[in-house]
Amino acid sequence: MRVNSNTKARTRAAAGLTVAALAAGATAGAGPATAQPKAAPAAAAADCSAAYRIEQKLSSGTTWRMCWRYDGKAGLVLEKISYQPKGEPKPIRVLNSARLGQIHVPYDDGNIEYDDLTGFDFAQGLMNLAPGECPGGTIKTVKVPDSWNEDPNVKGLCTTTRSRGHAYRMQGDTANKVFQAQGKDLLVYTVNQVGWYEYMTEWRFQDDGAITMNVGATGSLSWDDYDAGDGRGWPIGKGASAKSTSHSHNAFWRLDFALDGSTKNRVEQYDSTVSAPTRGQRAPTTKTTRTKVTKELAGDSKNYRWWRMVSATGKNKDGHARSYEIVPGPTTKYPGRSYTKRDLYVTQYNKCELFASHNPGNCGPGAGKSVDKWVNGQALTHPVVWMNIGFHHIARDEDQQPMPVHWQGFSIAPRDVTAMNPLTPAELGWQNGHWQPRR
Ligand SMILES: [Cu+2]
Repeated sequence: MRVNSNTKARTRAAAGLTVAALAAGATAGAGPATAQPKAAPAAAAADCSAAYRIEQKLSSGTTWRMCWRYDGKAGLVLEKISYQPKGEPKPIRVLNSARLGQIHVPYDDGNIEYDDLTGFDFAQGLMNLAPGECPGGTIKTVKVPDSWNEDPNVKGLCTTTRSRGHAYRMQGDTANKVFQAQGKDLLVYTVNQVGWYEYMTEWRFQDDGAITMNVGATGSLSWDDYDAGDGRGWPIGKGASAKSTSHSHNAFWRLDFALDGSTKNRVEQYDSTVSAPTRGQRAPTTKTTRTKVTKELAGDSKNYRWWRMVSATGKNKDGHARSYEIVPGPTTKYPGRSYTKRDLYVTQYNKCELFASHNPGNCGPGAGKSVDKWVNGQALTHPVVWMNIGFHHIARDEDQQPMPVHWQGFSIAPRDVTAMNPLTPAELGWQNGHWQPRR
């Protein structure tokens, strides 16, 4: 079994042989968290015990609350995520569950591809974090289910805060002062080793309500994947004697929304068309259309296209339905597998459908093992979002040693969750809508 989580002798192939020993669908356990002295408000008290609770009030007044657990294949799972900006009387639920859905790594020479979460022990590879890599934060102890190590407890979950620069700045014509705020984020992350790679799974909860999820790959280029022998790959080291085989990292996230506490969310797609000016028009025109997505969707990112998840029940103080917009990050879509061919999938919730490929559970006769197969025309009464963000990694000399982190991911951003900017200073609170200047 795994002798030393830091050894580089363990190859992906070797790790794969032992995966059958892992129990499927194991749920989390955890040792006591280091310190969680904050008293939780009544609204969140019942969600999970203190050891599994993450609650952070950021200095700008926004509070994020969630529960965490550790899954035997998916690794970190965040649940019951809610957002409460200042001025909101109670937490606003955003997600039931947020987690990775797969990391698929095919090599360009066609010799090998990895399903890191389901087949190559991503979750087992949870790494201990040194205090210095969770600056200003708390490192929680995670009990890895069915651990191969004598001690299943890993100091592996960091929660901390970080500044992100300007949240806004404004100095109007009549303003005799500058309104500015520095944005603050709650960060939640783990590091999981898979073969030669170490993946950082980072969740960023911003004080303006946005959530950004990223996977960062670092560690080392795979020692076992050099010299593709077919002219592909990039020379690494002196001359051209060793070529690192190029490959892709196709990361999937699975988001189970529960806006305002209800899973009956509605999905909308927006597309805009820009037309050249017709006679009599001074400038080009842009027309935006909304398409209601009522059945399961396999969608593609496109210029001028975006999606949002709309709350079935919740409205902001302006009477607008609360929603979260899906903001895809840069991606290189991998057309080599049926499940990597589309950027976004929206499936009707099924508790068995947990991984975008190589799904361990049997979800019924003919259900298939990957997310593309689950898009089969079902009505969306409880939509689950699967985002696919790919990165084609052509190694470079700078990738050694260690390999600098390369990031991939996306965001979800609030749209009409609050009636105004959740960070609006009190003095500007009256400037909502088509306001009249007060002189
Ligand atoms: Cu890579």
